[in-house]
Amino acid sequence: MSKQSGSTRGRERSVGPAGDPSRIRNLAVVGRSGSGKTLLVESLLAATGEINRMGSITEGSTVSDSDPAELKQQRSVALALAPMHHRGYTINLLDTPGYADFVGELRAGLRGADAALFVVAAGDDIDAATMALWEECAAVGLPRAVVISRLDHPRADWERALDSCRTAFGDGVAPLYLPLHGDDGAVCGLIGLLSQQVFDHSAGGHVPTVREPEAEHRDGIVEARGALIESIIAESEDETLMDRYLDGEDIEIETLIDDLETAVSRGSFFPVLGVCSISGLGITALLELLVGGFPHPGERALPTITAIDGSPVEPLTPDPAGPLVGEVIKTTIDPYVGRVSLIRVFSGTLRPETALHVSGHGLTDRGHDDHDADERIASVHSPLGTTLRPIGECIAGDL
Ligand SMILES: Nc1nc2c(ncn2[C@@H]2O[C@H](COP(=O)(O)OP(=O)(O)OP(=O)(O)O)[C@@H](O)[C@H]2O)c(=O)[nH]1
Ligand SMILES: [Mg+2]
Repeated sequence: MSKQSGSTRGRERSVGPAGDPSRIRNLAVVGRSGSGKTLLVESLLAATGEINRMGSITEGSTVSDSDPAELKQQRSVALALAPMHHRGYTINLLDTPGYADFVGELRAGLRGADAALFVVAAGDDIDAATMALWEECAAVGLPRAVVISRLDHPRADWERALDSCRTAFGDGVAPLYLPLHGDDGAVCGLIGLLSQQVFDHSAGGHVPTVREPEAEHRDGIVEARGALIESIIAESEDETLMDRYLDGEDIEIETLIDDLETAVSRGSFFPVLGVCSISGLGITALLELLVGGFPHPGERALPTITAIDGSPVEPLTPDPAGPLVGEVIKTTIDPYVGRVSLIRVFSGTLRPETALHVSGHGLTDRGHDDHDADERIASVHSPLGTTLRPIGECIAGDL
């Protein structure tokens, strides 16, 4: 629920998950300015059919960057929510600005998210600004995956980018795919370490041709796959798994994906994936990681709440039938519709024409007086850039 109407982009489609919080993924997209976050979101929106074709940063036609300041500066200045749908899941991406002046927008995005996609451009060094952003995510305990973007860049060097990430972010960093190089040396696909298949994007577009790996790739796969599997099952709840693996048992891919999700959720394992947002390389693989490798809203601790008088109440659960509790992530004033708030619903279901109690305490030092007021919300929307699409409800876990 954010922003106001403008030109309608994308085709009409139903929005919102079918009442099941476990089929929602909320991710902040974080990384330094220019790392390619907004174009990555755009590429994912195009791949999932939310928009008919990708916009561009230079033309100022992306979904996330629509503010006049963003068009002028060709970078994000405000948090933007981009919801998309893939295989029956709702994926809410919160595109955050990378430039340090907009850290308030970044923090708002982290509050709405259950995990983060941390974007590092291949060819860029991990500088102090990038480290500061990584620490922002760590400080709030967000599970993270690292996306190495701009693989088509002439200076893109996968090995160097991976080494820099390991040095900066620690041993928990491990690639899920290796790059596949074409005859000209450019990256033309990915080699899946869990699936042990080649995803060839030479023909263009986000849908790869899938095939068995060639003999020349096998040694590289065996080495990197072994390291990846050991990192994943080190975090497994099944303590027999490591012994079985070391005894030579072939662990099923479904088990590995479940354990991957556990390892990511604990915030100690950071899978790495490479993409090129312009060509769509790696975008399908990233969508699969988003739905299969990240925690759903019910797997994250919900905030402790009290009654208005400060007395304790039952802990929250992300139950759409529970009491309505949410957090206003940010509010903007629109000249046509008035106040538009982006809300993370923790419990219950937000519906149009509902009376709510809005409470805010403890921020007087930052110029926000304590307040308690009953208010009535008018309508509930799902945003897509400047377009607000009316929806009938927003369930626990959704934005
Ligand atoms: N060639 C190429 N260019 C890319 C790719 N991804 C992003 N770019 C370009 O990199 C520049 C920065 O991309 P953005 O998506 O705006 O970067 P951002 O991370 O959102 O930056 P901030 O909004 O400032 O935080 C733009 O000119 C993009 O067109 C890519 O995969 N390949
Ligand atoms: Mg941006």
